Amino acid sequence: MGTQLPLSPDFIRDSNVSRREALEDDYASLGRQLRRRGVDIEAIERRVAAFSVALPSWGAGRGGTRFAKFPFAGAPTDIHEKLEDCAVVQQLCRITPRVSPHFPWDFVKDYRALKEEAAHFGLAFDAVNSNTFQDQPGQKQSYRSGSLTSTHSASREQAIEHNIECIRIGEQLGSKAITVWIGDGSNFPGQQDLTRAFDRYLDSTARIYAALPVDWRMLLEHKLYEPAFYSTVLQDWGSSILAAQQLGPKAQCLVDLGHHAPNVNIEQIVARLHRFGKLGGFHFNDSKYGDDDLDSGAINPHQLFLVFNELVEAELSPRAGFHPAYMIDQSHNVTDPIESMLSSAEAIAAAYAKALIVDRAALHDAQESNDVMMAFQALRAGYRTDVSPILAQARKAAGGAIDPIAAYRASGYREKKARERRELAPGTGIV
Ligand code: LRH
Ligand code: MN
Repeated sequence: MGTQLPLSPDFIRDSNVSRREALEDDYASLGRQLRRRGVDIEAIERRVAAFSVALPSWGAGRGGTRFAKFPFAGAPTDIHEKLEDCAVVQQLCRITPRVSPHFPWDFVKDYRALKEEAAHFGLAFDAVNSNTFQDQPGQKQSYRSGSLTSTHSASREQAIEHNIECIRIGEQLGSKAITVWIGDGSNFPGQQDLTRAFDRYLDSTARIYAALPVDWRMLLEHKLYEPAFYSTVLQDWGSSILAAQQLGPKAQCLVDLGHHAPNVNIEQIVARLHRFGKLGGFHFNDSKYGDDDLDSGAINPHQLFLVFNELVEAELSPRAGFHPAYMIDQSHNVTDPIESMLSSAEAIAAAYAKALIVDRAALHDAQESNDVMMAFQALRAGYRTDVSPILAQARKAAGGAIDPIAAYRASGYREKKARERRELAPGTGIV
């Protein structure tokens, strides 16, 4: 089944012609600047070229809130069209070769065929996501009073079975991990016994853990609040690491940047989880108030840089099991999702490149000698470096676009899809 790539490689190459000279000039000038700072620009480019982040299948569609969701013409209507749109992102930016699927939103009859379809698009599957935070039509047990931690054993059993079903699907897709996020919690003090609820979480996740294939991981995703507004069973990294340590070596913690109270020092959480070998992965996004699921780097690019600063330190002192799953998790409520995923992939790669440029020796010396300003300046020197010529050069070298969003707009892809795809009705909710 030859699946046609959504954009012709010639079109992408042609879109670079008018931008090549300017890029070469910017790259050469940055190269000279970095050489003066003892940094080899090609070494940074090689690291960036080896970096990748997975796209959320649900991010290809229109996102919404409890108030409204406003569809757009040419939006993807199923996993097949979502894969096609993710393939456009990968063709243009070259650092998003994997898609993280979500079930039952992405249920199909033949997962081997879906794996092949993705492969033809140059895509593979990353961690699968289960969903026990919504009731599906015809579902026997409701999750209204919880799923893995419900006081109703039938609801817990149903939630455990669904997670195991997601693992079995993931095995057919070539995934190597399951991300477990549950919205279980309470809205009133007294509504739930905070300890017994956590004990039920540990019992239920132990059953899912037991179903993991030998080379799989289970990523526990904590979240401060929403949909529960008084207590959430897995509310923070503390509860998450305790659960992961109790479950075993295949259980690690996933950090969704939007799942913390405002001003929480997320980079320190990253350092702690890494120190104990429990840093399993990320859901990159940005937020100003709550779990806003905004585009990565759109609100607080410095925090994203500081997170990658900890990841570069972690790469320098790896712990057992250190290979974090990098994934995007966003809700595209007002932009074309393809443009948001292109912009976010760029922001994430830029944070990594800036962190790689930091003079680690100078930083560590200043830290050890308590030269506060020089330690801060060592980080700031990396952060203020415009690394976009390195990212563009790495993209071009990999067959991508020097300016992905400009190339995407020039392709007329969305207009073409608007003519081909059925229209979606307005609605509410995340997908
Ligand atoms: C919960 C969450 C989780 C996904 C969902 C789409 O807020 O971050 O990772 O299952 O968003
Ligand atoms: Mn998430």
